[in-house]
Amino acid sequence: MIYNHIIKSIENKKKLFGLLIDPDNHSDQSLINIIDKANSAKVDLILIGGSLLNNHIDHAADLIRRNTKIPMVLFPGSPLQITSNADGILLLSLISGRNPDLLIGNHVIASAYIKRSGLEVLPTGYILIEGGKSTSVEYMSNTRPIPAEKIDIAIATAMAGEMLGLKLIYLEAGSGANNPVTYDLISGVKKNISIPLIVGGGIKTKEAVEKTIKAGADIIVVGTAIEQNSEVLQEMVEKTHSY
Ligand code: 1GP
Repeated sequence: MIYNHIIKSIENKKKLFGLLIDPDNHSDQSLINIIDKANSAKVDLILIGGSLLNNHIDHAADLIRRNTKIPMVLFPGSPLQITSNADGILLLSLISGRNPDLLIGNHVIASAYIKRSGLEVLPTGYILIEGGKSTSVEYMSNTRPIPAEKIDIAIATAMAGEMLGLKLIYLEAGSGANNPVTYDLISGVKKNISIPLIVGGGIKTKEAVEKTIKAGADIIVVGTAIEQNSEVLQEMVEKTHSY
């Protein structure tokens, strides 16, 4: 089970690296190439998701499944991005926003489908933090991110998510963000919650991975930097595992 694996890793002080794959940015061959690299780099989790749905997510997940044993978690931009070909799903509640569809509406629509799919459900408090530019997730979710310097609001939001029973908190600067979530914000949130903390958005270098891990992230998620240059994957995963 994926959640148990995350909890055990935290107990053993092992940090995890999640590779985000947006099927819309890949052909079959480039998907196979990146999965080969993920296998040799020893990526811990593969997240699949994106804002749109130009390619078929069932097919992408099936192709990934046939080429790796790395656990595959859906990171859906919408209820249309759900497939039983993955292992689990981050069931995201966008708790930094006030869009009822992303707090409960979409979950109601998808609940029976998710149950039938057999996917492991990972209820996740998804918190958007302002990352220096307008991102797809901000536009598509029709919500405003928490300003990066409003650390107290981010902490209160994460605490509220934990109190509501969510099992993970995901601090998100947005894919391709100029600025990743700051050290102070991550460490402030980490000190005030006891559930696992995922951090992603705008992490472009192994130095940024190091800062994010040192600040208290349990799981790092990187997508854009690896799409732009897959050679950095190995060093980013090594940096993650060196803590
Ligand atoms: C986005 O947190 C992820 O949802 C990853 O962001 O694409 O900027 O690495 P990047």
